Amino acid sequence: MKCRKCGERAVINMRQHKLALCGEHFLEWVPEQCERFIEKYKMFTRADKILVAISGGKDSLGLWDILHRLGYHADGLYIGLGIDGRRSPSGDGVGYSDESHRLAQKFADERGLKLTVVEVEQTYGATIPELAVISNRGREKPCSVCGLNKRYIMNRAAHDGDYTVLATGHNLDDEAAVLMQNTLTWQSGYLVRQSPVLEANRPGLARKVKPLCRFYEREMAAYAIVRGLEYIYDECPHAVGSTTIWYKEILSQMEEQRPGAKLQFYLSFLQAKEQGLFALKASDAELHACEKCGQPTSAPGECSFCRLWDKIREVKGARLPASVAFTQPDISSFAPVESDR
Ligand code: Q46
Ligand code: ZN
Ligand code: ZN
Repeated sequence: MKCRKCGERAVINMRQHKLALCGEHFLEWVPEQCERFIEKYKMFTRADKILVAISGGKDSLGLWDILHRLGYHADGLYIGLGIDGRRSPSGDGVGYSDESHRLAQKFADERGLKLTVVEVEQTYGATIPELAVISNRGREKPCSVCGLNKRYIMNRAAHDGDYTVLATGHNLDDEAAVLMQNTLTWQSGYLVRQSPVLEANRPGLARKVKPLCRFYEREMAAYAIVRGLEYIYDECPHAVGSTTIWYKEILSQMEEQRPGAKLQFYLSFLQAKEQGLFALKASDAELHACEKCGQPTSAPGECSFCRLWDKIREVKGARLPASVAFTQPDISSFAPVESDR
């Protein structure tokens, strides 16, 4: 297979685009495409201050690398979840959090980029797996409390650090899998919110964007490898056996038979939405400020993050701090969110 642009040996063949490229031209093509998506979906401009959620994996580091190459002002946020390695009685495990933190920090240091780190255990008093056990919300699978904490911390860090936009590394495979899951059960509330851009239409909520939403996972893996990015190869150990992975496998089988199936599924959905297939219910737009932390929440009173941690404090007592301190001083403010923001 030869590169369509120069005739050299291709490193990737993207059947859905009928396009094979050599390493050099692939490394040019990816940021060009990304820039196109950023503009098409009006994600941000060079005047924006972007916070990129970094997991240490190929997608988030790839995204940070692309934005940096394109000249955007993009800082990173790493959330230390305290997953695996040190608590295993046999001492085995991949040390997922420690290793992903190390790689995220290395990436930032080598490029002189700013990485803000929020360690959940140090900041709030328990790791994500401990939190799942104590709260009784997913003893084996801490994903639901993990997701709740990540969303909260990302939003808070974006707000407190005065970022205008929060970018995540979700790729097409992620988006198509979630879409399939929500379509099969017609989760209209989730479907209406699935988008390359989630506007900050509520006070205190950060604007969220997914610049990689049209890149296949294999394209991002190829980008990381050809570009020589060092990323954590292992998935989070709790991702094993998840329904999302199951849907990804089904979609990949479809893709195998019909190149472009995943992309078409996702793009047709976006088009249908643009044509008004799903409408936002009035109740979805209603929002209150959490009476404890000030973050936006759908019901009056305390937000689900504060309620969860209140429960943990009852169990673990004085060990837990009453307030948080981020490791970067510039986002250490814990003032309630202004309701008119
Ligand atoms: S990090 Fe957290 Fe994921 Fe691990 S515990 Fe589950 S949600 S699988 S993206
Ligand atoms: Zn070429
Ligand atoms: Zn709260």
